[in-house]
Amino acid sequence: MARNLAEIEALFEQPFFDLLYEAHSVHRQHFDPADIQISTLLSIKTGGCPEDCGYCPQSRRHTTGVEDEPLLTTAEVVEAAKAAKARGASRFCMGAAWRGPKDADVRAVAEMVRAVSALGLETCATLGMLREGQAEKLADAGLDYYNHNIDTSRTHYGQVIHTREFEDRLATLSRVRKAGLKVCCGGIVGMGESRRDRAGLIAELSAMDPPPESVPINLLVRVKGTPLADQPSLEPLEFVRTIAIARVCLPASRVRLSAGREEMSDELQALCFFAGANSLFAGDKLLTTPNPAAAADSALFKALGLRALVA
Ligand code: SAM
Ligand code: DTB
Ligand code: SF4
Repeated sequence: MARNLAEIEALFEQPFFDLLYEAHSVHRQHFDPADIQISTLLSIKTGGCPEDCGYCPQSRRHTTGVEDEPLLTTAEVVEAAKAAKARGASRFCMGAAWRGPKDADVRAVAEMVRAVSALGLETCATLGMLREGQAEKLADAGLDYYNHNIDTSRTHYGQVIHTREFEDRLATLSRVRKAGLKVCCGGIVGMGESRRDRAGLIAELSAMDPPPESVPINLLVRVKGTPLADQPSLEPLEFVRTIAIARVCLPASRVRLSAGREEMSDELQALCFFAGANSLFAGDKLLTTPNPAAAADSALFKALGLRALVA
């Protein structure tokens, strides 16, 4: 049920255990709490991005050591997708450091999507802003999900990104919906935003009709050379609250514990799963930054009695 900003701010003020109790109850009404959906990321086009997103190591405006590389070939993508499937992923997400794809890029990615779908994996792509007609081309190729994050509240957006507007993101999201694709849309916390901004981010997501099927909640990965490199870390229990509130406000969506797990203890991740997270990114790398190793994740799954959802 969509909740307004005031209601969501009130959820943030609840005693921690009251909030966790509510979130976990909602979680059990909609999902088996042992089932975790696993996505694997591949950066199909790394670096050199013209946008200035303050968090991102791939912007060419930041000096982070990430090089501008060409688009991978379909053969390279298929090889990575096969390995991801063998390690238990049900969804394969292809990310490109573009402001948006050219039509030739869409054709190349469509070929990758066809090849990855043929392996029996769900497919997701995150290519930046789409123009009229591009989402349809991806849908025709069999793309299941399009990821496009709103990243933060409408109010905080302009503090982090100056090369596009919040409204531009919404326009792409509506094109994605119109083309019949499933939506993966979430944000990043720990960027110096206020609690009200975190509430605003969730309010925007929960006001979408229908809400996104997949909701990645990223904890900022502080990359040297980006404007947000020296942000103080977000208080861990505030992160758990954010996950819990995403679960309460988006009861039927997959809430993904996304970037930032490398910095989280097993205990913190366990609390996030209890609070309603039921998806994650697996694999040694996110797009350009490290992610927990497979052995660490399987030990955690074993300790918590979790299992990977099969595609
Ligand atoms: N260029 C496309 C775009 O921005 O939509 C797709 C790729 S972009 C890297 C995908 C998402 O990664 C961003 O929207 C942001 O939410 C997330 N991201 C990028 N850098 C991050 C970081 N340092 N920490 C956490 N999330 C990050
Ligand atoms: C999302 O919400 N997080 C992923 C995926 N969608 C594309 C990306 C995280 C990127 C973290 C920084 C990096 O590795 O470059
Ligand atoms: Fe480019 Fe996407 Fe990074 Fe922004 S988040 S700089 S659009 S790759």
